[in-house]
Amino acid sequence: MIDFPQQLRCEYMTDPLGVGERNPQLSWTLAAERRGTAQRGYRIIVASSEELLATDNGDLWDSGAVESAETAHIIFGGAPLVSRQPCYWKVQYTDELGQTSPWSATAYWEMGLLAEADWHGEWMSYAPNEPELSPRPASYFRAACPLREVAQVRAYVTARGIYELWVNGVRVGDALFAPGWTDYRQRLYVQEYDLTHYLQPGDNTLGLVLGEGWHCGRLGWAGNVNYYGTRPEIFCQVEINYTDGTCEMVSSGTSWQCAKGPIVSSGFLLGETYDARREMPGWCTPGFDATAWRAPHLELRDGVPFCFASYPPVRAVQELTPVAINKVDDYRYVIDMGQNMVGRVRLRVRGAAGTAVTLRYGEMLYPDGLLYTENLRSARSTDLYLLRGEGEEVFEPHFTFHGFRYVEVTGLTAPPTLATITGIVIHTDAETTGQFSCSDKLVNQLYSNIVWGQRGNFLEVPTDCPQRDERLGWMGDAQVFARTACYNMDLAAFFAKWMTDVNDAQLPNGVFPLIAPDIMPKSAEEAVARNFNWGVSYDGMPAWGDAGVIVPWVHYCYYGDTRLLARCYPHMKAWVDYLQGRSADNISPADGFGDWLSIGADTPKDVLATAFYAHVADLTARTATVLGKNEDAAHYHGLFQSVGDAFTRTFVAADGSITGDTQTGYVLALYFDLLPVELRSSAAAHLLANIHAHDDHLTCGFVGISYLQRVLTECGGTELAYTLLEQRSYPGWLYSVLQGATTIWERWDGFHHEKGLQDPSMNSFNHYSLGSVGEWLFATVAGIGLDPAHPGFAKVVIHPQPGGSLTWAEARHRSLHGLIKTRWERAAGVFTLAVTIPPNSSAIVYLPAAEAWEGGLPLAAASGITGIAADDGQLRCELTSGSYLFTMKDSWEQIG
Ligand code: RAM
Repeated sequence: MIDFPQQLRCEYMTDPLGVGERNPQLSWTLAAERRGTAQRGYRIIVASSEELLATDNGDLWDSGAVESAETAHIIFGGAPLVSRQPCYWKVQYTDELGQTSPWSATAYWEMGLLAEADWHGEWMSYAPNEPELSPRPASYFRAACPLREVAQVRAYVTARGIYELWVNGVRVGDALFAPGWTDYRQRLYVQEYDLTHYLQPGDNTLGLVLGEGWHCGRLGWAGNVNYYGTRPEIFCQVEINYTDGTCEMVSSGTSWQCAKGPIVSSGFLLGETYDARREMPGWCTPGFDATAWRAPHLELRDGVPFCFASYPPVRAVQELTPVAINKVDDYRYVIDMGQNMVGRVRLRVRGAAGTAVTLRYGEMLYPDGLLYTENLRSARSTDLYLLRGEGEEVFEPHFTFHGFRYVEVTGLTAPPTLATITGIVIHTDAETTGQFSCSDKLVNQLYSNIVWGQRGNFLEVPTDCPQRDERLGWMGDAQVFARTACYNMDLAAFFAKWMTDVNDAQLPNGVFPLIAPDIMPKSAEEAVARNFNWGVSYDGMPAWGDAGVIVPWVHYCYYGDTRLLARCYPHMKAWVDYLQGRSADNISPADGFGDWLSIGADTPKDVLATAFYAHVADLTARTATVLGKNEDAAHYHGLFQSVGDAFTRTFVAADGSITGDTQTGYVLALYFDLLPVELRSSAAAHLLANIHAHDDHLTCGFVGISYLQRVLTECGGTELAYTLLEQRSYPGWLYSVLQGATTIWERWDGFHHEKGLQDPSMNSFNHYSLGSVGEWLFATVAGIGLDPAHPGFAKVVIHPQPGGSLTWAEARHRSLHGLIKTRWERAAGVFTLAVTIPPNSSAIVYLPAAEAWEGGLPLAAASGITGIAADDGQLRCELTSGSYLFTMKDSWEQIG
């Protein structure tokens, strides 16, 4: 008997509450039964109660037997769902042998509130005219809530600011910085909570703590506050269903009271001050004396829609113990967390009431051991804790985070121990789906740096950096790193949410911004008024604005989700049409950031801009094809070809050299397929020559680097790509590793052993862009690649290409179908490759040999191998799902 389907998810989440899609998407995975396990059909039942589901009564939807291999993106096919609808569901499948599985375990989702008429509360704030300073004190709200015996209680909460929900003295849930960051002028996300088990018959207390967050705290480097509004506000609606069938609602409004408390000030960039003497023990429990509390200021809801979005929240995901404590002087210690991390610390202290302990955060130290904070620019990143004076006290800030490796502690009454401070790592809690390692320890450290760079910067939106006064959703950075990011984590829901931010930020003329959510000035006057040092807007710049096309395409390649593609499609078209409007003779103007932070190798901006213009026209054409819009596909494909021709005519000489003669110029032309066939190999020769002329070093900045290794591999330069990967001297990936980096740096020379620290005005030690090589580690070194014609790894491309000093490499990636694994080894003239392909998917495997064996059998005789072709000293095998071990003579050398 075959196993039942597993990992049932709705909108990429397990048992989500507050689903906003009226026809949500469902998915599951199959258990790995044997080679070739595949789904031929399924049946889904969705019922409004567990009882109905148990009797196979799909009152909401019974798909019936559906012949299909799809296990993801199955659109709920019942009547559009209504507010609050509970949906219990299960699925069974029929495999390729005709066996039908048992039903899966029951999964659940619940609809959010979908109609305007569902909302009953008012916005609450502490006072209408709070001083417009930042960081602000947090506000506390409480409401008494006497209850009879409840059957079910739900809370719906959102804020203009960020909040914590409490019930009877207990914090509800573990999401941080809810409701997250969107353009609050266009949409506010609501979180739904199940409060049933937090409440009891009799007296209960509901509590909310509200901080400024992105809404009105400091945002960006110009010192701007109050970008979306002038004070934090909160909205809450609690719906109580009693066992006797009656209902009641407690909403934000007149039944609440508010006060200020111990969080004296708290903001993302500046940090938190907490005065424990001002704590209000029991503030969120019945019986608390709230006579000193005041009535909140109330305002009616305005027209900004309340929405529900399913994506993983920010959470505290890991704790780190320090690795060293250094005494700086009699009252100052610097504590080393051993890892550049993002989050905050938990402090344990003792001392007299009012004693002030100050925590400052930095990524690097000066040679004398003092904390380096200049690169934080105006982000003060300082937490201050004022003791209560009662035994051991524990403090963890609430509404802030920092990017740091070192913590400077001042004001302790006794020398710290390793237990004084614990690092709390915070990021978007997307499931880890990738892992890579190989025989070169330095490359493994590089991979670790890539992962930590991603962890620290995938915090609600993909940010450029987590420490200085920026922390913004820079689109160029996101676009270059997206492919690597999707190997490491399941970002299907995260990027879908962020694309809403990107699309929300698109201007009416089709221009995509630089940053999403967008906070950049939109006119010269606004720039002056807001003290932006740029003057003009850089909106719509190549490689940054292009993220609006590239990221949805990457999402489609990794997750195969055509719904997101369809939603983004009009925005993609509008962008490409805008690019067409601003081009002359199909050449884009020379503007933008170019190949940001390249090393003395500026790619001419018109070369770069035109290359990206062609590329996004190409991706838009491919998107149109996927969506079945054939006329559009022809139009954008034609545009791609015309722009490619113009590129060649204008920038490419007869010998294949490209204006500017930079590595990035060649890489873009080759990767984006802009050159006629006869010029490809000569352009590739120029690329290789350029690298050799730099003594086998790269010179690319953010933009070119993300394609460099892949292009080298595609043009016969794999060995040179390995030389670059393992290059220890500057500039190269291992240079920073050898300087002790534990994250990816913004600049190739953030710290240089001769020159010291780079200019602090732009010197982040946690910027993921240059970590975009992660994609190549997975796809080429370990050999787990994807085929856009079979998106979502439905057909995995296993094509490891060993090189450099590596004697083995391995990787895993959990795709929509399950775990893909590879491991290869070369020893004593034998090359082995172990491969696991998850159920319901298949693979094409490239073996570096003319002959190979599978478990001792000639390949043709092994089960699960459905086709073999030989080509140029290499074998191509088609595999079904399952685990395989190939052995062959290590003929790599001959293949080259
Ligand atoms: C920097 C950001 C980001 C980059 C832009 C151009 O300040 O940190 O990484 O995309 O500028």
